[in-house]
Amino acid sequence: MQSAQMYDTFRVNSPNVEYTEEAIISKYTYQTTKSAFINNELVVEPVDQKYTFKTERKVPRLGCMIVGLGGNNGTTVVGGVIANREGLCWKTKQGVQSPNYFGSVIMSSTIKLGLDEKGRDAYVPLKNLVPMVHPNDIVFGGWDINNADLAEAMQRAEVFEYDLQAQLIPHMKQIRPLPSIYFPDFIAANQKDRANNVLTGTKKEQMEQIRKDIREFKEANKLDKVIVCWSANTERFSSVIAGINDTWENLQAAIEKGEEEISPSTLFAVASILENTTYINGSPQNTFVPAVVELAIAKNVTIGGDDFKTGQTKIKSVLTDFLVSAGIKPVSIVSYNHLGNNDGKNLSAPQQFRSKEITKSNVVDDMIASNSILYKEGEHPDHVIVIKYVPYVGDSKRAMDEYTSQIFMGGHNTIVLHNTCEDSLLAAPIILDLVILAELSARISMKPEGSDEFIGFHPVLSILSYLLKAPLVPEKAKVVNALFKQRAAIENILKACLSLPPDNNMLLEERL
Ligand code: NAI
Ligand code: DG6
Repeated sequence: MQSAQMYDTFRVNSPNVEYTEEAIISKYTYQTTKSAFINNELVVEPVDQKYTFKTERKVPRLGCMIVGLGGNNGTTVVGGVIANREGLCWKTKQGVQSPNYFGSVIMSSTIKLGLDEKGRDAYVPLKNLVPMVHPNDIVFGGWDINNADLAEAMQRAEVFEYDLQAQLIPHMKQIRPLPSIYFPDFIAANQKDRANNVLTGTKKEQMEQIRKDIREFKEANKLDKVIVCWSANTERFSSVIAGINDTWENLQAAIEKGEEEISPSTLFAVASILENTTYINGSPQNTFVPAVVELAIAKNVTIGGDDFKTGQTKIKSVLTDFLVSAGIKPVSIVSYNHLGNNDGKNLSAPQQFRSKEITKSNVVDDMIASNSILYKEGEHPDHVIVIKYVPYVGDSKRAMDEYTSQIFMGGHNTIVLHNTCEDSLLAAPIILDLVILAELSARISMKPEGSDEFIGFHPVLSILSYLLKAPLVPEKAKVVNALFKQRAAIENILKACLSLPPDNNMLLEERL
């Protein structure tokens, strides 16, 4: 018998779901487990909390402004969307290739909604669960410190096949990045030659110009919403200094004074938040200094970060989760990368490498902390990150990892992986997922039983964690790095919007 069947559309038949013209209203019982250590034992209780979920159905006309628009990721996102929208097919040595959104969890993954009448697993595309923006409809714009139009920038990136580039040129050459904020101290000195499209004036004036750019982009393209995403060079970390960027009041004054330690990315984040515009940080640096988080919370504007999670880290957060949850103890994880694109060139400078080293290093912490049979308190595997710039391999990043684990009776198990990443082709769909998911999250709100008020997600949007290496979470929340837990969070929240339970995989229908 065929074991699975995909269905494009579906209807939820439940007294707990109501489809009005404006919204999907769902009544949902959130089932969790609460525990407390009382009188020398852990007392565990199941907890049921009733919620009403509301998902607004009107999908807005969405714009995405990319900081670093002329980079490899920027041109790959824009070119990829144009190719999909225009249905451009291109010749390769293997034949004709048509565009797709592979690598986007939203566009190209499916969710099981139980068994159909023939006992087959019934799958639907994740994108069809609730109304979402289609990437083909997103209007792109943004900034770059380099003035190349996107046709020139796409050719410089050497990501797409020649025949696709040729077809994209007429579309891409119409897009030119806006001048951006460039403070040479924050990115590698080797980027200086690129900087021919830069704003001048005080920090405050430059920040105000970015605000104006967002407003004008929104107006010119008749957009309902804009999301700003940093995909520019990795900056060095900013020092968090009391009196400068620790509180919003201090940061505001520091911007007025033009304090040195305020980075371009922090100015972009502030400008976006002040324009009520979601801001996502796709690079590792600490854009979200405490003052920026405070501002986002005060204005209830969504922020998400840090650092797109593409190849090596995704595998790491799956493999380590598997090992630790199988009772195997990883004791050394060594990750080498070499790459030859402009990102690699920038990361060849020590301070910028250090930013990346930090986000790549903390990605297994929750898994290690989950198992004190394997790890004593404070014990961690040796975890080493190496990144080297090798121009010849271009965007085709090579990631090599060695995992050594302790197994039964003092034995050792060593796993070695070689991953040819195709960096920007992995990152582009993730940028789209971040934008689509952040937009959707703003249309979902919840009302706990007994309350009159619907509340949205916390402005520090942790549901984006699946897509980011060092997830930014609200102050009191815990960081989850394990990839399948992160995906389950997305899936189960979307199911809750339809009053459907999480997939518990018990399969009693088939086991009894
Ligand atoms: P890229 O170097 O090709 O593009 C970055 C662009 O940013 C360049 O065009 C540069 O001129 C521009 N730029 C630099 N400073 C700027 C500023 N202040 N304002 C506006 N534009 C500025 O790099 P790529 O490969 O596109 O990566 C972009 C970022 O995404 C990097 O920080 C990288 O570390 C991060 N990233 C990339 C991943 C990938 O798989 N491609 C995954 C995770 C993160
Ligand atoms: C060198 O590591 C280049 C980086 O920009 C990475 O390609 C990027 O951070 C992706 O890393 P990962 O670990 O998600 O594959």
